[in-house]
Amino acid sequence: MAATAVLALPLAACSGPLSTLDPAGPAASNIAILWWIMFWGAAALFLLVGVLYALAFYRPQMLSRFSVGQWIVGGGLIMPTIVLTALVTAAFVLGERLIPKPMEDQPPRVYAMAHQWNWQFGYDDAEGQTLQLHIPAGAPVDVVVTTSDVIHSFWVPRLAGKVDAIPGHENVLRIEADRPGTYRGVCAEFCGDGHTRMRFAVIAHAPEDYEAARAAAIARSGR
Ligand SMILES: [Cu+2]
Repeated sequence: MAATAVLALPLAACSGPLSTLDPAGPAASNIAILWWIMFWGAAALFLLVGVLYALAFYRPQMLSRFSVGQWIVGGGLIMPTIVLTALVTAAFVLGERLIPKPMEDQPPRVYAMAHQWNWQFGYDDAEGQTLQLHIPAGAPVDVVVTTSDVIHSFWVPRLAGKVDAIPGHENVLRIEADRPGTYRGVCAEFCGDGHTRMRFAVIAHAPEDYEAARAAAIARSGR
């Protein structure tokens, strides 16, 4: 109960429009799961080392039952092998799921073009551009990210990880929003004195509203 109360305090700050720990889609959920695995893995190891450290001071006879060789083999070889194998496996399995692999129904493509200091979004199936990215909710969308000038980074923490925008190169990030809503994004690579203003939003619409909402946004940005 006390532990819950202690944990609730810092974790109360984990929600919010730019929180990786408040995922709103499958890619971000995998990242959050990986984060929690790493957090609890690190917390358990920290606790173990803390307990051993305390025992060395207050109950040294408990530790001296093991020989130096046993400590080195157990604590220096066997334990790290088990811990690192488990954590690396989790990271590989979850990281693999973030790769935009070819699908039977290839997701629609949208284009994110970074400029110093704003974003412009284009669409495979519509003329014109928008200043916020419009997507249908509940389905994957491939975002093709590039830049007209320096390196930027496209990051919508509640939907997916970061991907760099590199001149002359296209990086693809698969995003999906489980529900309609507005998801805030930022440029995550320092790109000059307008960097902190380089914000945008991904607006996910119910599939039936998507095209009309996007057409309205294109019309607005054309004015
Ligand atoms: Cu930038």
